[in-house]
Amino acid sequence: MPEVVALGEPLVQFNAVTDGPLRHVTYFEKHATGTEANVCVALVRLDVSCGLITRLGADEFGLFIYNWLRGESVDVSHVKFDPERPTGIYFVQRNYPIPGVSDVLYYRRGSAASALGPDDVDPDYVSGARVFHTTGITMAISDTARSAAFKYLEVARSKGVTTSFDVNYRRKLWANVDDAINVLSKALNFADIVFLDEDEANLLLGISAIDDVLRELRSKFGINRAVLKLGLKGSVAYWEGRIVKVDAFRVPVKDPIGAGDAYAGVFLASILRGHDVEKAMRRASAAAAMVVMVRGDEENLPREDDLRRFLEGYGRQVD
Ligand code: KDG
Repeated sequence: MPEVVALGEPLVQFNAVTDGPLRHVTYFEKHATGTEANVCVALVRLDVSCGLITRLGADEFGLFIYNWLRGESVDVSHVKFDPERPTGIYFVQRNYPIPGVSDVLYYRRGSAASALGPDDVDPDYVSGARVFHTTGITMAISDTARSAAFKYLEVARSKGVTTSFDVNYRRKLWANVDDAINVLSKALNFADIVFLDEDEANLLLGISAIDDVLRELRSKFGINRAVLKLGLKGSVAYWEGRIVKVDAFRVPVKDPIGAGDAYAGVFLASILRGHDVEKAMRRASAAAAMVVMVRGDEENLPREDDLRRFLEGYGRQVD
């Protein structure tokens, strides 16, 4: 049984090679992505076994994703192919309309993974894991996927499996903001470990001052292990009574998408391998920095040796 089990939708990303509106873009790079899939790959690259529960279209893109996950040694025993529905895809439009910002355009409504449902829940698969991980994206893609996510969170909790939840609010996936607030807040009640950023803290708690966020998570949701990601300002964790702050690594950014998944995956792997929270945050920040230096979400997810070389060499000029 894998040490970590994740639930969510892998996606094929088409990343524009040139800047500007997609109507004028001719070339796209194809990348394998999807938040929970990225987290799985981050874990297995650090030798923590991980299985993904999902559905893929029985199509070329489904096979592309399946081969990627298998090739990385993610456990695919709970990946189902759906002949009726396509694999979800999205496009990345670069530096338009806002300079420096990548705009994400989804083509995933009615995708194979959106048909995930409570019947996909296999309590034995999750009860053998140490951690169950999912995100607010799975809560947003369909009512059935949301039911599956809640059912898994409940099963995990009842079996003593640690639950990990990345808020991952994606405005475009929700019918309205109130739905998002209701559902994501409900999910926090089932989470042992939470990842969120300042905007998400503001959305769910109406506050962004670091101490207030961590205190509210604790008092309102009973969360004892939370990581607040602050972008270039670093990250802060409230971890079993300790507050820990770690700086971000400043690197040249090619593509910011995927940084949060790198952080969550490497953080979880590091905690599972016995690193203390500060070291886990430093390793997670390094992985997030590495990922944004290249296009795509997963290409620069580090192996142990890559992390060591990055951390030793960071800030040192190499001739
Ligand atoms: O975190 C990166 C993901 O957002 C990206 O790969 C696409 O999973 C994705 C999503 O649903 O937005």
